[in-house]
Amino acid sequence: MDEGLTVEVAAALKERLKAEARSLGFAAFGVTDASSAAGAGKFAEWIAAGRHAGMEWLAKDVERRTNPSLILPGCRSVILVAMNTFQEAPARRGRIATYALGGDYHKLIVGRLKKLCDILHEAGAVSRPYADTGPILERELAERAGLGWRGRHTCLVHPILGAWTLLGAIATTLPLPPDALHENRCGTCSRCLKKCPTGALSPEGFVDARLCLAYLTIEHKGPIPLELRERLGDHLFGCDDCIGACPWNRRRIVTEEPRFTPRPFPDSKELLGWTREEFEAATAGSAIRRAGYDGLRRNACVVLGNIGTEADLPALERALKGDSALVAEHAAWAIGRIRERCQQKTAGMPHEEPVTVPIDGVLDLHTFRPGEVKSLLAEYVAACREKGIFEIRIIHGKGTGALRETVRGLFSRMAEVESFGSAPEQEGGWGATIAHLRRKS
Ligand code: B12
Ligand code: SF4
Ligand code: SF4
Repeated sequence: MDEGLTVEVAAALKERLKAEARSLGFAAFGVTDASSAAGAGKFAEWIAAGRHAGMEWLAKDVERRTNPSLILPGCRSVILVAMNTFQEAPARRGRIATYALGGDYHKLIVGRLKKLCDILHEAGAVSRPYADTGPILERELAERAGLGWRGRHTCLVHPILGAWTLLGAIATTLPLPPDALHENRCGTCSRCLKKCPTGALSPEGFVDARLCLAYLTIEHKGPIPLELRERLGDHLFGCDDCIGACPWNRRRIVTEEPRFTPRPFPDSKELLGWTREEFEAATAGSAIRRAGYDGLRRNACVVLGNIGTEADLPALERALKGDSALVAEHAAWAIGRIRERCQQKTAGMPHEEPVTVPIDGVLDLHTFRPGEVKSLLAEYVAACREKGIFEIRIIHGKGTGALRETVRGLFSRMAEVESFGSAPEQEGGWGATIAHLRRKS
């Protein structure tokens, strides 16, 4: 940094940067110093409690993430900007978070921040731009830079744009005059906490990512936990429920950034049938690609399971027979849910007492042709359920762990699984997978 920079020159440079930021489409601009995060201890506690779920990359960088001087030696200031992303979402089955309706923001914001870095460079500074692209706590820094305050949903609330913004940051060796903190205007409100469908928000001010639908539909690679599938509702990608509930978001000022204009995106049923190539083409340059091919189709199954009708069954049945065990298991769940709804509609909920199938009710999977196992099993389980059969034994050979997971997935929606285990090997080397089911009340 140029130590000879006077207070006046630094202030003038800041004004120039601010004006340039405005012309680049940033709705808010502020500066904070490079001191360590006040919430560093809380961040470490958050990680230690496992609230980062499967985002191991967050756990790796705790020290660097909470201290800007560790990402840029000699760092003296951090510049923060916010860009409005608000757009009305087109109606479709499968909700997409507002920030992902249009083109991807990472490159867009970093590209524009680089223009600010050029100005800093002219003044002799070394600078690094970030937009969700590096180990930096953007929300705490944005709050410190006076862009707004952190709401109880943990996102930054701008007094006019609410939380419909995306943040960008530049760590720089230049000591720019810092901005004052914005007062926190949440008051006694707790609408965001009440609105969260999974109880992921804590009144103390953090998100438990293990429960957060934004995490589960975007970052998480495995199965959606069964107990959360219904609560996922029609969220296909991300979740705006907490920020959408905030009274500070009521203005809903549409962004002027043309790249955020919503792109056409199909119904969940249609995208379930996409080939990998179709997925790549449709998500090129979109944040939605982050969910991955299987992840997005997994989400589509859950959406259809929650809001779909009989007309969606053929698409789900095709997914059940597809290559991905993850998608097949979620398709089976969805089929079970739709059939359950259809049955309830036509006959009301029957209430038979649970009965146990005799030993000759054992189902030997080896009587099925390989490609048919999953769909036939789904039909078998559905038929058992209709007849009020609540104990099912399935025999399979040794080393068929993946099959066991499929069976577990199929059972999970048919009824509440009381216990699930493998019987010891029987004569001839066979084992049995046994599920004891109880009707959901
Ligand atoms: C990881 C991550 C996620 C995770 C975890 C979210 C979370 N709340 O931490 C998941 C995948 C769930 C997620 C979801 C979303 N995200 Co996100 N995400 C990030 C990322 C990459 C890191 C955030 C982080 O460090 N989290 C770790 C936690 C611990 O950090 P923290 O909450 O800031 O922690 C502080 C306080 O909570 C406090 N604290 C922590 N624990 C405790 C406990 C107590 C008792 C107390 C008092 C305090 C306290 O101390 C900490 C340090 O200051 C940032 C980009 C970035 N690099 O900052 C984007 C970012 C936060 N996400 C963003 C967005 C838009 C979203 C979504 C709205 C997307 C969507 N619509 O689906 C949702 C919102 C969900 C929500 N309510 O947070 C924007 C937010 C913009 C804004 N206006 O604030 C960011 C800044 C990206 C960007 N460049 O714009 N995200
Ligand atoms: S909904 Fe209420 S508590 Fe939550 S961020 Fe907005 S004002 Fe704060
Ligand atoms: S994004 Fe959705 S699931 Fe996550 S905390 Fe907000 S309301 Fe809850």
